[in-house]
Amino acid sequence: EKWPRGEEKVWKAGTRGLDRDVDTITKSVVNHVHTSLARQAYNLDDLGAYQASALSVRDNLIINWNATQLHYTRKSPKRAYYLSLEFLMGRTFDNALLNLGLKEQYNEGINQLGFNLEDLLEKERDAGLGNGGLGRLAACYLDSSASQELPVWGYGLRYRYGIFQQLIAPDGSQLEAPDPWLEHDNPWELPRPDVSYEVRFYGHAERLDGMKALWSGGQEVLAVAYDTMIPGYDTKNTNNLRLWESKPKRGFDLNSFNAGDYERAIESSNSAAAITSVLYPNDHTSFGKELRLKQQYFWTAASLADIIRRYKNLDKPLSEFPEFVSIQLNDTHPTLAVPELMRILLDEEDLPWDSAWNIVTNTFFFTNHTVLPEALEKWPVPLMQHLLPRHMQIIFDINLYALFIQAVEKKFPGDRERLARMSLIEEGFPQNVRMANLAVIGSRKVNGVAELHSELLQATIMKDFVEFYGPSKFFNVTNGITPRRWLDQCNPGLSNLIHQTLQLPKGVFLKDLTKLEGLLKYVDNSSFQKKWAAVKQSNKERLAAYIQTTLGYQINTQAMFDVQVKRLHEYKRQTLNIFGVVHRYLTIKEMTPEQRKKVNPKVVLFAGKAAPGYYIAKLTIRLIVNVARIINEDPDTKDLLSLFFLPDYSVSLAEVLIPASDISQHISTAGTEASGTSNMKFCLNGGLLLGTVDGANIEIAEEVGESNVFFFGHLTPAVEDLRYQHLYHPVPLEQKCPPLARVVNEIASGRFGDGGVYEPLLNTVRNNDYYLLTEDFDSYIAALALVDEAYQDRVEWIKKSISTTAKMGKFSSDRAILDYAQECWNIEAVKLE
Ligand code: 4GP
Repeated sequence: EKWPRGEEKVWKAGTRGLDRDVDTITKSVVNHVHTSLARQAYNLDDLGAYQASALSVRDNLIINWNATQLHYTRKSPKRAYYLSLEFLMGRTFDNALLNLGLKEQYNEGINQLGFNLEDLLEKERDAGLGNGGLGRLAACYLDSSASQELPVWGYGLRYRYGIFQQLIAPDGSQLEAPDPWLEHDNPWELPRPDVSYEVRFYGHAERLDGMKALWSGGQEVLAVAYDTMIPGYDTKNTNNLRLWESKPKRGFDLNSFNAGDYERAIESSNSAAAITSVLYPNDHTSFGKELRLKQQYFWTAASLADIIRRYKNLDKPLSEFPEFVSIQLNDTHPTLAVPELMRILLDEEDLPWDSAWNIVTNTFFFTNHTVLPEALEKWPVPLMQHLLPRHMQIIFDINLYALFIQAVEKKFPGDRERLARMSLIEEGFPQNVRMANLAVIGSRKVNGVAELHSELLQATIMKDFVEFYGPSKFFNVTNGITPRRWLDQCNPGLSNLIHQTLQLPKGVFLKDLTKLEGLLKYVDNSSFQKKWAAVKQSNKERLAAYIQTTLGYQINTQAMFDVQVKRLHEYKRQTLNIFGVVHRYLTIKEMTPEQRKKVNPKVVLFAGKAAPGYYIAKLTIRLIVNVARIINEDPDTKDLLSLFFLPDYSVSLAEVLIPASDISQHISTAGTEASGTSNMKFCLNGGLLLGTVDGANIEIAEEVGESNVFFFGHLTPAVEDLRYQHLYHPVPLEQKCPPLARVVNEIASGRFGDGGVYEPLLNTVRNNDYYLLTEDFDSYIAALALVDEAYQDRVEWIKKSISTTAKMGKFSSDRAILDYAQECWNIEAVKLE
């Protein structure tokens, strides 16, 4: 058949270009108000105006998106796919305007229509499809892939409810409420009912000849695609994030319905829809829940089916698959893709085992994001057998016939313990499948997310595999952040100042962040220092206004802003921070009025969510809130020290908080924070860093110079010994660390409300103190004192701030994504002209 159908010139005439001028933009917004929303200029509120403007921006995205996809199809380059169970995207509107280069035009057009762009931006709900670092990293990588014109697609799940909304109860504890982010239509997604796949669960797998099997029966559900356009910055290239929604294969069971059993009839349709109903709100923990395993399989199966369908359009033999497709496994969550691709190649494509295994192990790449043992995914064999009988067979087969066990046995004969450690199956009642081992042996390369983390991985949980495969399979890609969102969007004042000072178009440093080094020339320039300080001040005022509206408190913007925002976790040691605050409070209380005059006024800010089932983390929030209540009302201290817990931390809140910080805290026990990425965001925005020698803090210090960061605490190699000491030679807290003992006792005695409530939290420090607060407390307090001292000399402080921003080029996610493109995926830019 001839394409296009009909008359080509009619098609051409109907094809519109981008809206570039204000006139076309207002017309298109008005048109969306009238037609898409069926509303009028009268009574149009901010929400309506936002929706119409968003739809108009979306039209532009679609034009570029369509052109990009056609271009990729024609060029058939090698592609990479980023499989992530989390994409913490935040808001899209502002980012789309920036990347399309249409911000000024829309600003003006929206003004002409009687609205204010800033107000409309606030109407958008965050897409909170992630927990924390891992999910936000995936979002930054999508932005960078598109900006680098790399043919990369993301694949994830379209959760109906994203990360829960955090409320603070009257007693200070965290409450969770659902996050119905799709309540109003989401203008940024395109439903693709025509792109759908059937995904099977349960049933039975019958072995056939050779290594094949027939998997049948069970339940089938539908995966339906929703596409989100990912515009690159300063390029037409617009990539795709494809999210799957689960649906029943048939509306409902007509037989039961006709037999009058309505509940039964909708039961299976409910269970199908449940798969993508909610994001699991845990980070760094794996609970082994059946629904979570269902999510993982549903998503990997649909994504692989889609990838293979696209590959088949190229008309190439399957043996060349890895030359055209690379798939990145973001943590172990998508590891079922390994046996799933084996299943497709063996059972559906009739390939022999060795060819199939060869394809698989040249296609996948695996990133680990944490060394915490509780995060290592394991699935009970009986559960796997029940839900995915064929995959369980394949996993057993990989263990044996991929000659894994035999090969290990050959290389290390008789080393039974090594075999047991490396096996995909952990013995026990029940046995468990070790997903990390499966990911390592199913992938071509494996990486950690910062230098120290990658070294630790190779020295600990992956040691046996390094010895088996040799070191070349393992490498490091230090994380990065997108400077578009985390500099230009969140801190336009700073971005403009940099633009004026360097006399570079924004496009230059926002695409090559190392250009910031040009700022070093101005470190000593006093008029530049003043402008720099003024930007920080106005960001502090913006945050103060936010706190005034949300918490009803007026804060002193002349004080130092000290920020710790991240998921609540014992290893991140928000407890160390709050104990430090109490220590400061007690110290100020004891001062004479004269002494108090010398104190550096400080506002301490916390934000972050705790997993709903994580008791100690939730207790930490409660303690922070209740300490804040006392401190903020104490007339002796409130001008010198105030403390706030900002509820419901999100990407959008981060965009307000980060530019306002003077100092931020990244104080994990050494060796526990794989990288951290907010540390990069704070430093890029000219906030200084107070931290332990951990994760990417180390590389930040290498770049900006140790004199510009405040380090404290024990180093990683000491941690194991210290823990051993604590376990086998415990010393009472009073002896070990008297200042901390005093803080703990004050809390226990009820100074900040019922002390009994906090006993379980306080006991974590009194007893075995796994995260070593007692070991680091003294040096932490000393580091805080150094921070105060440094802040007294404001000019020196500003110089540190400028020097820090100037040296953050390495931490652009553009650099990180190019590392992946070169080291792993072997893909190149495919520019859309
Ligand atoms: C996080 C790590 O804890 C953090 O250090 C890192 O920066 C981030 O991944 C991105 O690599 N891990 C998780 C998780 O969020 O759930 O394991």
